[in-house]
Amino acid sequence: TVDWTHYNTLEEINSWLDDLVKKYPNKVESVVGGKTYEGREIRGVKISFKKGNPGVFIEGGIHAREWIAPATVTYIANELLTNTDEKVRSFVENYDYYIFPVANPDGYKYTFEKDRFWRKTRKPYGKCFGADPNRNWDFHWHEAGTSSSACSDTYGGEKGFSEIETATLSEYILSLKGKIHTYIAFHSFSQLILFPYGHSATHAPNHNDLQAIGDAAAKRLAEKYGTRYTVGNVYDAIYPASGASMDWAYGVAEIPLSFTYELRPNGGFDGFELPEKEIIPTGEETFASVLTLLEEGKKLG
Ligand code: 0X9
Ligand code: ZN
Repeated sequence: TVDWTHYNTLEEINSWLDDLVKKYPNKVESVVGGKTYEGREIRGVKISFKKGNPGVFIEGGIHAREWIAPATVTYIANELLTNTDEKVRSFVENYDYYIFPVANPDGYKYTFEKDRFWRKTRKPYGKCFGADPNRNWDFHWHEAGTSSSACSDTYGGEKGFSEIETATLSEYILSLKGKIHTYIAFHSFSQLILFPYGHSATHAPNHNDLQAIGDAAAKRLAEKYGTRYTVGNVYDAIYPASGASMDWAYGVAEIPLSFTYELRPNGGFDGFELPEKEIIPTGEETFASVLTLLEEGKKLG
């Protein structure tokens, strides 16, 4: 099972997903988003409270070492099912959620067993391993902020969707076409809410709406514990980077509201090792922020 006083292993997260299905058989369905190089499933849950709701896609852990991402995604899934606040309930039950806490299971497992700071997939490329699964999506693939060296942490792969993880997960997302209006990818770290594009400085068609939604979500987040986030399009807010899931979701899957959270901390050399005592506060502030993001998205989207 899972708790939020420590970081959970892949096996713990997967068995917790099974527990959810058993505990909430009418609301939670086990879904498989894709496959990995080492033969694992990219496991998720669909949480649905009634028929005909618009869909929200939530992805965490595409970068293996960013442990706060799967922890926050499981926290959010748990809140969606167990939060008893009446206002929260009457809001959250109007969406379907497709939730994938660990989008890079091979890499995540590797960070627990071999190398805490592994980022990529685990497919061998000569003497090096793995492509960056957030540079491998086939939308403006390999145009910016990505490496053609297999030993680099930002190796984009041999071509768009050369990685079975991104190829299969993208197929799954396309199978939901028309059902999803909000896509949220969780990463760490830097305390940012990002939106498309990463490949170019050109503003997305609904840039102003995305900025306004992100600003509202960041404001709400800060209200909890004073944690300050910066909001912007990837290219301007951080660095050029193409081939990310969020940009593909926006540009190819035509999901109009597409965001990436870079969670706590704000900086530091050991930013991937967020102390365990910060998991719950991060979950609380991020859950509140996501609700605001959805609420604003409904007004503007
Ligand atoms: O570089 C990345 O993939 C993300 N930062 S991280 O430190 N977690 O690696 C930024 C992702 C946002 N980029 C795009 N959507 N292009
Ligand atoms: Zn990341």
